[in-house]
Amino acid sequence: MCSPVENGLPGREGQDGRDGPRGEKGDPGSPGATGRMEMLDVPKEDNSSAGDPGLDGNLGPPGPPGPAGVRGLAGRDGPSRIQRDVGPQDISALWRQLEALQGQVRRLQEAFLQYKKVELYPNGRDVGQKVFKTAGFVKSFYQAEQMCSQSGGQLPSPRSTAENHALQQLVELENSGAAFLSMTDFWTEGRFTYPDGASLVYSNWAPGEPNDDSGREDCVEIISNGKWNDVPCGAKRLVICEF
Ligand code: MAN
Ligand code: CA
Ligand code: CA
Repeated sequence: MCSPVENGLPGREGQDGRDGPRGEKGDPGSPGATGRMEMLDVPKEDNSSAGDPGLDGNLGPPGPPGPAGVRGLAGRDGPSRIQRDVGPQDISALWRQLEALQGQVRRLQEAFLQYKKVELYPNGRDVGQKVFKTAGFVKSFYQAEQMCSQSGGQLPSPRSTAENHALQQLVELENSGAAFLSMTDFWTEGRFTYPDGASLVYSNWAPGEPNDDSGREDCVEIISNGKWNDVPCGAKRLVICEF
């Protein structure tokens, strides 16, 4: 739509329309009512044509919930859309688009939840925003760390009882005795940190651990009872990655 040109009438204001600033106003519009405000403001300040939007403002009241959705669109294209005449037909079209989008979002959510179930079965666990998944085989700490990072993940850093429990379940599931966690005391003996160097916010050491047995235990394993023990990084343990 050659709105810009058409707006030429609003012409003078057409220029104002370009002012990205207008778009910004759309943002303030956040409040459902604002949507209407935006239309009204534009007419007054920037586009005479905006005056039409003003009418829509009246419509706005009834659709408090609706307004938000509509405004979202306006927000981005504020200028161009405002430059167009916004009449009842446009509002209807926007509502139809909104309903169509809602249907698409719903179908995507359903499909996503289905794939999530498939992905987590049987060797994955999701806890909050995290997903833990075991590779089902053992590797040294270095190899395990590399495998996880190559897949876009990292070794597990359980930061709560819930996360630790999820990892414990995977260790039990695989019957492999223990899995590596991400933490090490590479840099300062006895001070375990996450890969980013931060100190632990949660721990579940087994009694007497970490003991740096033989002075060569700088990595951490989680065993089938959920407890942690420091072990040599060259040991082979179940690979579980955190995503
Ligand atoms: C025992 C304990 C642990 C240690 C392992 C090493 O289980 O001393 O602290 O890590 O042996 O195999
Ligand atoms: Ca150590
Ligand atoms: Ca130990």
